[in-house]
Amino acid sequence: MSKNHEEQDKLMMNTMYWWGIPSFFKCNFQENIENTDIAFVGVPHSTGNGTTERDQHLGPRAVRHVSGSLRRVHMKYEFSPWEVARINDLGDVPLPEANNNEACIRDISNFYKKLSDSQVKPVSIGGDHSITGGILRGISGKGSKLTDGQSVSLLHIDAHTDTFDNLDHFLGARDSAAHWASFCVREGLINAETSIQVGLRGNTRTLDWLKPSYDLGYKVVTMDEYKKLGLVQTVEKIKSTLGSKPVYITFDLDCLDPTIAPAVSNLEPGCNGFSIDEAISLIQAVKGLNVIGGDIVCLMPTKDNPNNMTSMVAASVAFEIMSQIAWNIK
Ligand SMILES: [Mn+2]
Repeated sequence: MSKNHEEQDKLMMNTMYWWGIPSFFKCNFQENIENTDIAFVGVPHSTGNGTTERDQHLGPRAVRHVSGSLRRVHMKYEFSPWEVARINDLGDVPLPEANNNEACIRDISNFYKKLSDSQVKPVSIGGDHSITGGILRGISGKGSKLTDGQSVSLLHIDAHTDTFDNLDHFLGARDSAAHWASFCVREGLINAETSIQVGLRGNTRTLDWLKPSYDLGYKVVTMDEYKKLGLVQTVEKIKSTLGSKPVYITFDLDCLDPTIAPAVSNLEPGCNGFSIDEAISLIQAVKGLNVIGGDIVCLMPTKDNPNNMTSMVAASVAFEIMSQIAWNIK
């Protein structure tokens, strides 16, 4: 068999997710930061949200398993992110004190500080939503090379506010999945005035559930408001809110409808979540903005259906966020 044939065979096999070593999107796996524009990073952390089964640390492995077949071109933007940017799988954040949330958040911050110092833009796969607090401590605010010392404008797509300021701790976790959206504002990592929470929904325990978000200064579009505003106006509102600051995107999979994302930690079954088309369009509101990173959180692989639907949806969202960053590099 000629060398040419061997290469062709390998190219064909490489389109199968189940063939070969499962790195994110079949990217080069390297723990060295060098020669990287965009890094996929796994954050196998689950002690920031103890409210449900504690399997969110299995998220990165599950997305690595299925994402190989989603190494594709971007049809709408008509470009191949893989050809314009150096995109690598930088492995998982080491979390040797996995059962100690605060120690993990500290380790996550230290890991991401190194990426920021090298101007590497991370797309992270969690892990529960507390990882966003750790990541932003590493890459945003004073001293950040990725934001030029600025706070970020946050695009936060989620069923929940994550601004539970009134709780001292969340089942023992302080820098928790319920707190990050508050303390990141107070620590100067998120500029709430230029940040927006989209997709909040469900019957909540108290009627003043949005007050902490408004008090912090966030713009808010609940699911009910989204249904009235419509997609086009919501996208306009996202654009006008984020402005010209560095943008960070955090995507909690529970913003999606449970029928397409059943494997999430805090299901909101009482009213429709976003369809995947809607979610992708909301992310595309940042096209051309200075996106410095993003994350996908709250995947619970042990609750997924046999064809790994939620993991595949998570990979599709990761592809979309990565593409927003690559678009600016091309
Ligand atoms: Mn969340």
